Amino acid sequence: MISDPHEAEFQALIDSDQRIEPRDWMPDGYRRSLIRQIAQHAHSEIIGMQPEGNWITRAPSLRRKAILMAKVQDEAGHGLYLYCAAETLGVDRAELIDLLHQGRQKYSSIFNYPTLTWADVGAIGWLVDGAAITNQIPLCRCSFGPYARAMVRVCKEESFHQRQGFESLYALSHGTPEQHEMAQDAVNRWWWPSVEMLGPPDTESTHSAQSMAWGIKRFSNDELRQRFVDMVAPQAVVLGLTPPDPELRWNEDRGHYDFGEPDFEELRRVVSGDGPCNRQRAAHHLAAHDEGAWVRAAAAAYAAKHPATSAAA
Ligand code: BYC
Repeated sequence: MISDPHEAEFQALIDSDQRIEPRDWMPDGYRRSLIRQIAQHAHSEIIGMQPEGNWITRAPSLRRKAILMAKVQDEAGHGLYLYCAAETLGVDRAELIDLLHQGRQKYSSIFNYPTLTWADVGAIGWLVDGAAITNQIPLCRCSFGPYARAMVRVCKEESFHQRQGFESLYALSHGTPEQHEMAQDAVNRWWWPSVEMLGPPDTESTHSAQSMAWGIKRFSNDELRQRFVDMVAPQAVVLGLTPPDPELRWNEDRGHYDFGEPDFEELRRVVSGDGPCNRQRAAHHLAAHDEGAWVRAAAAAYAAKHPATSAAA
């Protein structure tokens, strides 16, 4: 029984599947949880520019370079929408970036793996964007309006990213034997981290129950993991590439693919800072942030000189 009228109104909006807007009353825990998740999501988009950005200067053709540059720019855009969505909850982007630099906010585990060959760019598009879309489509129905609306555009762009990754890997897989081997090696290395990036198993997920009750999450981590595997397993057959999971097979009774147990111990290690590239990713972000200080100062000085224009924007 809810006695606080604010809370009753909030709960009624959630129960009738309506959106909570920034001006609405919301419980502190709801606000905190959204700030945590949206900030982590924004940081993931921005840090996620690094592994693929590593290949912009070495893309094998002008066409591939143009596609990759556009994709990495899209990720910057996603980060910016998400920081804006977080700001509607009363935090400042600069504060969130400080928390990232202090290691007090996270970003997705997946971006702590290296991109060793060109095929890794295709594997990221196919698998990482594939896992990201699986997780983000339900977020278009998240109970918090600004996050849900940001996700609609992000998902359109992510599904295009996944298609380009698939097409790039397909070309390699059906190219020379060396290109095929490079594509298979990339899938061997990116498969499990992509399955793991959907989060810890439901039994260990600390936030799922509350986030689902609040309509922030619509499906549990394990449900989304199953959806992801069901989507990519048949795509692997078309690609002519073999996921590194001997237990992956269609289960007629369940109507789903069975798959092996992901290494959640590795996920824990990477999330807690001990993945192959954690230190490199953090140092790169910090250096880029410091180097960009003059741009922020110039933008702030311009805004102060032209308050009417800034207010209209
Ligand atoms: N990595 O209780 P749980 C992209 C943390 S980028 C790191 O299940 P929740 C792209 C979790 O934060 C898109 N940490 O949490 C960009 C929590 O720790 P705290 C990335 C993880 O929130 C460039 C603890 O583990 N997508 O598409 O209910 C190129 C317990 O977990 C991870 C998003 O950010 C992980 N993988 O569920 C290409 C989606 N998993 O905060 C592509 C938005 C868990 O208590 N986020 N943790 O210290 C979400 O949907 C949810 O936050 C998660 C986790 C499903 C990730």
